[in-house]
Amino acid sequence: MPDPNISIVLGSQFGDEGKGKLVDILTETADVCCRCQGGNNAGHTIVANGVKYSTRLLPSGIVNPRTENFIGTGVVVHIPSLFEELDGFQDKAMDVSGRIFISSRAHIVLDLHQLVDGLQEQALGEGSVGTTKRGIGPTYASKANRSGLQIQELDLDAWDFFEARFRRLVKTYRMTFGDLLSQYDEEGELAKLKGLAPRVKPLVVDAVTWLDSRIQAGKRVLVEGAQSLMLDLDMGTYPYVTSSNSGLGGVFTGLSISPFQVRKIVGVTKAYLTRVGSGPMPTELEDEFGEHLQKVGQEFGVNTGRRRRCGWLDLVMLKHSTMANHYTTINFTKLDVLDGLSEIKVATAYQLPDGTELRTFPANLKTLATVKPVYKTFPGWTERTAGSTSYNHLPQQAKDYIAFVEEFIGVKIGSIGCGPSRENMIFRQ
Ligand code: 2SA
Ligand code: GDP
Ligand code: MG
Repeated sequence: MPDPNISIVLGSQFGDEGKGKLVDILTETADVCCRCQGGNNAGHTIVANGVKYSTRLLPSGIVNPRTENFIGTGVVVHIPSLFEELDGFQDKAMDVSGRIFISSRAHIVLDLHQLVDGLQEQALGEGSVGTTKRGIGPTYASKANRSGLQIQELDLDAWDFFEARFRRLVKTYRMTFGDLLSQYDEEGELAKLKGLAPRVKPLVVDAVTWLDSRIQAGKRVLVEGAQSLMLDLDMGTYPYVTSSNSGLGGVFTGLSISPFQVRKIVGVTKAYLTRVGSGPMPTELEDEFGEHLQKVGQEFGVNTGRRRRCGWLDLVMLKHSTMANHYTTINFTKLDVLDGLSEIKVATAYQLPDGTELRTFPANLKTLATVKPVYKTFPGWTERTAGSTSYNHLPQQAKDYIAFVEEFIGVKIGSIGCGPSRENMIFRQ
């Protein structure tokens, strides 16, 4: 067997660092692009040949006509949204036929799960997570409590079996939510799934043998993380997280690969910080700097259109992320968004109310909510880095900023994003 060649791209912050753009570039040298967790809560933007594409559930490799795309076992799939997304690509004259495969063991997101997601958020009131309301949390909960539905069960040849399991799941929710589910159209959802089942079946494969055959054949595999480490169910800012392992662990539970087959783990880090949804964010800015990052960075959610919260780069958090995900290299993105700022800050520690300094990222969110970031301030630059393709041509102030981040986290920044397009990426030797 040829030496396995698997690369992993993981978000290092709260998502939306620009993973989609990097994955699109890396698929030039990959044969298979895989998603391992999450669902259509992801929102990845790719700008290729002047055309803007957005992926939600589909792996970003869909934009590259020669790449096979794999939706792994750890992913949750809302079937109508899957076809809506696929049809959207067909409409843009992109041939997706024969290039998308789904693990038979991936779980189905029902409209019911989406409805419940909304109800749970409503019940939490001020303490709501700020979910995308795509039904992600309830679907993973159904999976964990063993009442969920796997994709392979959606089979007209064994429809009675599917229907019975579907109705049992609905019944458990009705017992919990009672009248709140009176608007849910059980028959309508079942009929919709029955109608889509023949379209789903040809896409479904046994993940273990499918991936193994690709690896045995020497295919280069790229894994695309969604949602990022700080939203990881275990490593992130619980409970303000998503419901899957969006860190390194999720790659191995969501896909049947071995850690020994992995050649590199690329952490994608935005040159500042954004967060969409609730939860503490010590470096959040509510001044003109925050306004600049939000406007120039065009920080709006891809799915929900929500305004993303913006702040300075937080190295306490990034160090936590680096230790949890073991990046072998960093892709530093959106450097161009900092162009024109008079000064740039990075948090290097947190100060507790009693004055003591904290250098590690706390699990306790009450603690996190009370800390004040300790900043190191860098001078800004007036030159444009937007559109740069050469590291040597970056302003010295930008190089100093990059060098400080590398030194702090102990990982080399191997590539730097200076614009949304494929071409706007500096690769360092
Ligand atoms: P969920 O829906 O249960 O996964 O929400 C739980 C938390 O996870 C956050 N989350 C995200 N954060 C950033 N980007 C995401 N994808 C979209 C995008 C988001 C959008 O690329 O812009 O369009 O709003 C994403 N998906 C989940 C979410 O905000 C909650 O804090
Ligand atoms: P993902 O979820 O990590 O794939 O990121 P999103 O696509 O949700 O958000 C990143 C946004 O930044 C998208 O609109 C990208 O087109 C854009 N983007 C990516 N890299 C860069 C960059 O280096 N500079 C600028 N200005 N925009 C970028
Ligand atoms: Mg995104």
